[in-house]
Amino acid sequence: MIQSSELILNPDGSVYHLNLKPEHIANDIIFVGDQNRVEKITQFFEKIEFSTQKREFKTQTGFFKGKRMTVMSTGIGPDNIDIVMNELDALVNIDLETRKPKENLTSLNIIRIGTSGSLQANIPVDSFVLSKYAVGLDNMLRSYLIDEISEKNLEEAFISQTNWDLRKGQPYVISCSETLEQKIESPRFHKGFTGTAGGFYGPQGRVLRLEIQDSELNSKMDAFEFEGTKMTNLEMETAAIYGLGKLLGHNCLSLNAIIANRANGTFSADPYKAVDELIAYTLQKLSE
Ligand code: R1P
Repeated sequence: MIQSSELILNPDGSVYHLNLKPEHIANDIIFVGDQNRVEKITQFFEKIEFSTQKREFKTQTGFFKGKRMTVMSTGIGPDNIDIVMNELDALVNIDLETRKPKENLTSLNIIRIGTSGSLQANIPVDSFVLSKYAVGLDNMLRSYLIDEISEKNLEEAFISQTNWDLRKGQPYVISCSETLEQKIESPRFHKGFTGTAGGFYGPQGRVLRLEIQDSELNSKMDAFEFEGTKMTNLEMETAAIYGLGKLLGHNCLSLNAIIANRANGTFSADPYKAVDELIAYTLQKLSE
């Protein structure tokens, strides 16, 4: 039995941070970072049956073209992903009454629709990246046993080519769900190797007033190449979603609208337009 201090439930029986009960979520779930993006998606639903919000975690469940879906904001960063993935998994794979893991496990389909900065000049603003792989630079996933799920060859190549300082922790590489990739893929997507950072400024090589540990890191990531795979973009959630998804048995895919290009210093003139297009495309594909 899992103790109350480990799996915390609210007085109404919902999970602690997400404020959700098992009946509130669909099998197909869309993650967004920004809580204001949830309704940008659910505005297209014919019916919304449930809404809640606690802190940055806003959830709505409803129907798009007859398909039941949940849209949820995760906020920013891998630490939030640890909360969201574990609590979502508890909703489907732990009996909240007996506090015991279920024998028959459920796999959720989870698709992130995010925004991100491109590292390559040939992946311009307003294009889309589907993350085939993600490298976690954040360390969160290292609290779990990940040897069975991580892509050792890419990991070692990344560490050696970027001359990564292991005092910052050891990067880990995880792949997407091939099933979801096949369902969603389109020629519009650049297939990518996404970096997931544990911060927005220093951890992504941005310098305002503080000197950073490795000022060459972004150019080394730009130049990274392993068996034809180059790094495409940097954001803050994908590797954590892929890692916890694989460990818990859920299918995960991350799609990002490129709103900044770090290689040539440009920012989208209309970042919302690219995100809206990605939302429309993903909703349609998920409903098919
Ligand atoms: C940083 O501004 C945030 O934007 C990106 C990053 O991953 C981080 O969460 O994604 P979202 O727009 O999905 O939040």
